[in-house]
Amino acid sequence: MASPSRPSTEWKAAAAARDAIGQADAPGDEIAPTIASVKEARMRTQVGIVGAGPAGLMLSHLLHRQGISSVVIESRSREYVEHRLRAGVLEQGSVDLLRETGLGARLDREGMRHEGIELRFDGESHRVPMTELTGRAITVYGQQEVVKDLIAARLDAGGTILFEAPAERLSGLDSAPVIHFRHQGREEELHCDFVVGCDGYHGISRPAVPDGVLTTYERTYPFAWLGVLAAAPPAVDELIYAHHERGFALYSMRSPQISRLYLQVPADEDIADWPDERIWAELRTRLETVPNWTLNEGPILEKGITPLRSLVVEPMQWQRLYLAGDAVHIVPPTGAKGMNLALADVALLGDAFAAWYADGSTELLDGYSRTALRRVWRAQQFSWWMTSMLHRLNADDPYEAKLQSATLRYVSTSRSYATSLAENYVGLPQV
Ligand code: RFL
Ligand code: PHB
Repeated sequence: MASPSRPSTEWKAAAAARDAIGQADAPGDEIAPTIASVKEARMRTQVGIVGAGPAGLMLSHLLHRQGISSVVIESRSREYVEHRLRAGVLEQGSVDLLRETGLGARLDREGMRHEGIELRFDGESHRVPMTELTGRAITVYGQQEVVKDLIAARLDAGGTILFEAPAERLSGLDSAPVIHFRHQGREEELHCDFVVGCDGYHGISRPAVPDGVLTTYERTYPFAWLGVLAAAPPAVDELIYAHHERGFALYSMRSPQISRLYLQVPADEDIADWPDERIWAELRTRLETVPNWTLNEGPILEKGITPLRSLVVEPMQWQRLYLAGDAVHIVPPTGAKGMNLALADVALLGDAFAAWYADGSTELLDGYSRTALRRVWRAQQFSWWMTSMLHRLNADDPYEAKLQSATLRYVSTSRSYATSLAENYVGLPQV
């Protein structure tokens, strides 16, 4: 790899120039403009990051802790990214990462530690005692809370996140990368040593790689999840994954007052066909299948439909572009792995950039894709397995339905099979 510039102190002189290039809303000391005149103001940083989801924000946080400058370019507003309703389950490793990097305070106060999950099928309920089986646990803490904590930490530390700044294209990836973006009605450029694309599946980073370089492995499912957030105290302490002849249902939560519930629906379903009463009726049918158990209902605050898909794009790097999170891999949410994988990717990248900037070592950067893909494929297999076990698959194939029942019964009665589920669900420390 050609040698990008080593850590510089250039960026410390950023504040005045930042105002000159019109970023008054972006507090931070991590832009490194080289200014000949106001007109020629150029933003420069060591690592340019596209996307302020969990991946991009955590990477910026980790780099800052290593003394490496970064700028995050985000197309949406701060308000939007802080309220986008998504994942809810943090693996033990993600919780450890947040705590070790100073982001554990609110997580420890508000996050809900769960030591088991329930599998519900054939009118029975079976608990998988995850902590008893693995010594580890998960924490229920909304993705938007992780995003809020990361944004606050970056801004408090003087970091730069440019909101409402859509990246339009990347150039110079072979030697001197530039992120071209729009901000406050102007075309802007961010010059950097490396670009990390954390801009999700619909972003611009992955498509910046020429055709033929990347290989895509993909599976789509003929169903989606209809998800609701309801102002109803959760009726249970642990998540319920329910297999029912009418389709899968999931009972989750966000706080002692707020439930998060999902229903399997056909892939092309229209949310307009699901008035609140129909949603509650279907949830009752699929979840109230064991004696003396009733759902707590309440006003529905939000609802939406998410298609399910599995996707991996390899390798996760090209020239000076590194890809992380949903930009290169997507899992169906059944295994609760998406956000956790995004965090695991950037933990690797944080170490790799630290090694590079410390002494020019390329070993970790060169190994990034290979190392990250081991965890990605483990999560792919687990998410596919959970999805196949729990959803209503092909209604015309009774053989498949019998296999599902056999799998559910086995995982509910065999300690070793349950341990396999549990160790994947809480997250394997090493893969
Ligand atoms: P994100 O969060 O999508 O962030 C990408 C960011 O990039 C921005 N962006 C751009 N910015 C600038 N210029 C451009 N041209 C841009 N194009 C895009 C976007 O605005 C956005 O802010 O990706 P990241 O960081 O990789 O994080 C991935 C996770 O968000 C995702 O994997 C999880 O939400 C998946 N997921 C779950 N993951 C879990 O670990 N546990 C769960 O329990 C879980 N449940 C879920 C889920 C996802 C769901 N949905 C809605 C897809 C449940 C659901 C229903
Ligand atoms: C959630 O709480 O949003 C959630 C929990 C478990 C999953 C997916 C989503 O598998």
